[in-house]
Amino acid sequence: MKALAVAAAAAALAATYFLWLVPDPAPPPERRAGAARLMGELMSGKHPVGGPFTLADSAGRRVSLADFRGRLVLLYFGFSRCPDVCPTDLVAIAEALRTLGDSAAQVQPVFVTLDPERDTAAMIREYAAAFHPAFVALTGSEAEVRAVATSFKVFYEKVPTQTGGYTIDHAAFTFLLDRDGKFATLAPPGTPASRIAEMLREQLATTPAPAAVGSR
Ligand SMILES: [Cu+2]
Repeated sequence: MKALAVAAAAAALAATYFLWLVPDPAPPPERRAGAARLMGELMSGKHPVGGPFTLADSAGRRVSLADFRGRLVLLYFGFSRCPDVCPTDLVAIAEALRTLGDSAAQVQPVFVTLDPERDTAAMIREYAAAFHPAFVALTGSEAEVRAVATSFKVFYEKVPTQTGGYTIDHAAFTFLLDRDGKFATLAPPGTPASRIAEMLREQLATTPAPAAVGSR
């Protein structure tokens, strides 16, 4: 019964992954292959998800995942020009944090841009803070961002638009990391705030706050 539920959840997750990855009717086969490989690695449970990273915040300071030790981390990869998926999920994350009350101080929301070319550090700080003031917004070189996203099995790619610019197709997961920065679980795109809050409460209950954490 449990295996069945897990399989169903995996199938639903896979469906949302591809749904979001394929907004255009005929993506090239190699794109599908890259997305499929990362998705497979994410769902198999046999590959490590995430890991330590260091990127830059809006002030140009280097920020490491380890800096958030002791707090849970809600990690989201996106870009500020994203028309709807990022805003929807970021609203849900922010709302989930608000419903947590005081416990929200034990959760660090982190936004990493997948579009370092256009998203300046100042822009993403403002963008993320508009959803919730606690957000830390991070960027880096194209290579740095790619390395972090790939470690979380996040597929993304620039796709040219008809107006000569580009948009970014990306997997849109909300990753929940435990107090040691290790991957705990994830929420697929479109997960409602109530479900994210539930995820957070469960994780907070599993690992009580160390004495030093709780105020900031
Ligand atoms: Cu997006």
